Amino acid sequence: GQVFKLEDYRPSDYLIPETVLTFRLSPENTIVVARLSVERREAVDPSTPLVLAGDGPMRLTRVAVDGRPLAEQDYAATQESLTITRLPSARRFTLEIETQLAPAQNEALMGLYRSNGVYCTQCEAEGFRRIAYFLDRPDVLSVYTVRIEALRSDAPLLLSNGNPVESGDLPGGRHYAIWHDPFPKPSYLFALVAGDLGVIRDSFVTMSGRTVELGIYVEHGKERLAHYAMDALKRSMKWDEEVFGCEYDLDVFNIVAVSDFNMGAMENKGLNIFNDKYVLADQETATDADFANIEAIIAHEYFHNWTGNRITCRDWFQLCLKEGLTVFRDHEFSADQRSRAVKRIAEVRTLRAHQFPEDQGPLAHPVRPRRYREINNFYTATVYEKGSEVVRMIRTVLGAETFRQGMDLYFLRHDGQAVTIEDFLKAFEDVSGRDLSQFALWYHQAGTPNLAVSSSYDAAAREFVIDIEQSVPPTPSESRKRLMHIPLAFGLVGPDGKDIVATAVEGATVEGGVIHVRKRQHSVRFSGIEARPALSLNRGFSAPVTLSATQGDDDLFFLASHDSDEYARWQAFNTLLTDALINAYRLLLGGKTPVLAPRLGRLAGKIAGDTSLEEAYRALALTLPGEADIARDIGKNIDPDAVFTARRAIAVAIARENKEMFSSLYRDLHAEGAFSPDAASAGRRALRNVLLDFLSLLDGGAGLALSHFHAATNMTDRAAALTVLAHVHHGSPQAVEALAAFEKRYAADPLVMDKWFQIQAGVPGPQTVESVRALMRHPAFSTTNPNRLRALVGTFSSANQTGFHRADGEGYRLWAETILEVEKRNPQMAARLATALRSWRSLDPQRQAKAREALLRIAATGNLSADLKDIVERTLA
Ligand code: BAL
Ligand code: ZN
Repeated sequence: GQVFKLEDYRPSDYLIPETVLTFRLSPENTIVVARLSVERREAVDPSTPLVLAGDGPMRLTRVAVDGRPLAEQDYAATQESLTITRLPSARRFTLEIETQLAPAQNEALMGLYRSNGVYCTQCEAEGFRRIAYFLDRPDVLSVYTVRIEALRSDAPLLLSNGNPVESGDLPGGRHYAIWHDPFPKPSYLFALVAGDLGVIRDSFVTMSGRTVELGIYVEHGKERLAHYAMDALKRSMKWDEEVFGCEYDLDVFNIVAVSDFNMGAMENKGLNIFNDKYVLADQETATDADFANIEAIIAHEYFHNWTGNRITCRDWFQLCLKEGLTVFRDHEFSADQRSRAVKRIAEVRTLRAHQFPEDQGPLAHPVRPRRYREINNFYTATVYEKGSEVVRMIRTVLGAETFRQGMDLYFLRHDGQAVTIEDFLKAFEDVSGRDLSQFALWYHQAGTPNLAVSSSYDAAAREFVIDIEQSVPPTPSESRKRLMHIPLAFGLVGPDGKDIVATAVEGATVEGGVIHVRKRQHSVRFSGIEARPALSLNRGFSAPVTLSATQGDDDLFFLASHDSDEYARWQAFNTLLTDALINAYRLLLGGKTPVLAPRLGRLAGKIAGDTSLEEAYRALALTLPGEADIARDIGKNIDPDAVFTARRAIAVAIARENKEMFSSLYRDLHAEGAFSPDAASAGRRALRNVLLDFLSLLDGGAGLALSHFHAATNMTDRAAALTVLAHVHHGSPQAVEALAAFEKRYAADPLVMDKWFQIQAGVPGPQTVESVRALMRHPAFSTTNPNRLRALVGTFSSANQTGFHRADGEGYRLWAETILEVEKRNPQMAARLATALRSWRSLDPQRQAKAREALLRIAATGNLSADLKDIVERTLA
């Protein structure tokens, strides 16, 4: 397949300042008329052909220039392009293109398709070309006017971007609506929705006093499930005004929830389209995690209005320009709405779980990649999550105030433009007067940097020295790495638990509690230090790095109780747990019995009961590193079964050590009035459910979990209990009873049934391959609905270490078969599933051989989509 390279970028020869689209909708034969005002750039020779992109099963029925149909010899059409060779000598002309599509047959869920009888679109990244031939690239901005016609009975609701202009009746039971979006936008932000949906409405008055009409459209009967999303939307609009000075700019803002969607949601201008999983919620059907996700994703898509839509990307290599920045903005929003420390810890856990393995495996790529074969495969944790961390580091390096000035300048300078990471960085250089060229390597260089840190204290000289050495491991096609600028926040914690403020420092620039690591080695010398401090490192997770610190357990125990930085305090305890888990794993492999240091068990109990800490924080602290986290930290020759056994043994030991304390705390946390999804109430539920995880490992655990299940008054508690029953007490009468009760109760609710499939896909052990196969034959299972597919096969392959990595390779076989089946219809989903083996080389040799076999089997299949071929070939390379 073709490789697209950043250095090959050049502006288009033609522009399309205006686009007028007419859709005559019908499921099997939709007619699209695109009337494009085309403009040839000044310097371009009039004989230069106009090449428009196309894709998918679309039929071209008419091409006309300035109202005259083109003769056959004046253009050439294939599925991928429409090339017009004979054009007027005038620089501006009108091009009219008519195409016919069958949305009901579109199972790729890109372009125009039907979800549950609703017409909807997904155009990012390159879906618009499945609707009309176009200059389908983000730097071609056009003002859109859209006329939609449909049968009123089939589609009483007709929506597109921008503001509504006109609507009315047509003969034959049909009707129409016209929408106009005054803001020039790239085609990837185009959207259309037509169908029969319910709605909830509200309004928002912006900071300059304009009233915006808000609508959230959902399936009839589900309106009451959209109120939390509406509330989150209004909070997002307010927050963006207050924190970034960003005001909404159209008269209406609409959100539509659909059930078949490849992604989480899409930020189309004025018409966000959402996977319904991220809109619909109430206490009966959604967990606290669902509520938090809805809040974050509603905010994320809304925030794109400025970071993505008003200012967009010049080309797809710049994807992080809008995604990393917008993730950073939604993280900050959630931190302000909830608990900052808890949010930060959750972000770091996510980054380590999803981005670190990507950066450390064959799919590693820079935050701004330099080449791609299929852009759909770059909607990654690196572009999104690491991209967000890079923006956070810009703020750390410049300070919050200068950062905000840089953002203001970026908005002012580039509004209405399609720009690059260089433009973004330049705004911060200009407001700060700093040179960010070394810092910019965070965008250009793949791989997770490592900092090796050691420290020493000289009591006689009253000096404390921190030795730091940076390295970046090689990644595919980048064997030599340059030295990075790493802002390392730190603290010297004195014996009284208070931070020591050092007066004199040598060996590195240290400002505002941050060591600026720029060279390979730094020896940072602090003088006037009266007593040996404990070193608190990477506070607030100031840089997305790994640390190899030679820190004694005594210091870690001390920091886990006393660090004033809540993130670092969590990290100290988490490091102790990780070390204990890896130690248990090694003991098991050596034929010995894992042991838990009693003081670590006691510390777990102390944290659980420490009422000076938020409940959500205590819950996060007590959540043991997952099997995949442990495997990642071990790094190579992984035996997932031993990881599982080691983790279970440590969990049991912690539960035994704290049995009485955990039980009484579990009982005390019970008191609950009316349900509220707020952070404090969610934190209490989280802590109680973590305690259930531990207590369920002890005698009577299945009975306890079953009563938890039956007593639950919300989905958070019910799903937590069901997970414990299914995962810890697999096959017990209690598990069987709860699974059946859950299925019976929620059979008619697809989003809740996804949880039922997901929980069973995660059951540890070799037997789960067979149960997943059986569940794939369940009448409610379907590989055509992305949520259902992700719930069962996605969970099995990316979140079930012992099931998926079954030593005989059966898990991989099931995975490969499913991918090959899915890819015929939905290549994007298939490619997503295929990333589950991205860390296959860290497995033990037997599993590696089986994994390779499965990957080769996919690779050897004929006619693979560009999406799947790209992932599999890079994974095998
Ligand atoms: N732009 C794709 C979905 C999102 O990141 O918002
Ligand atoms: Zn986004």
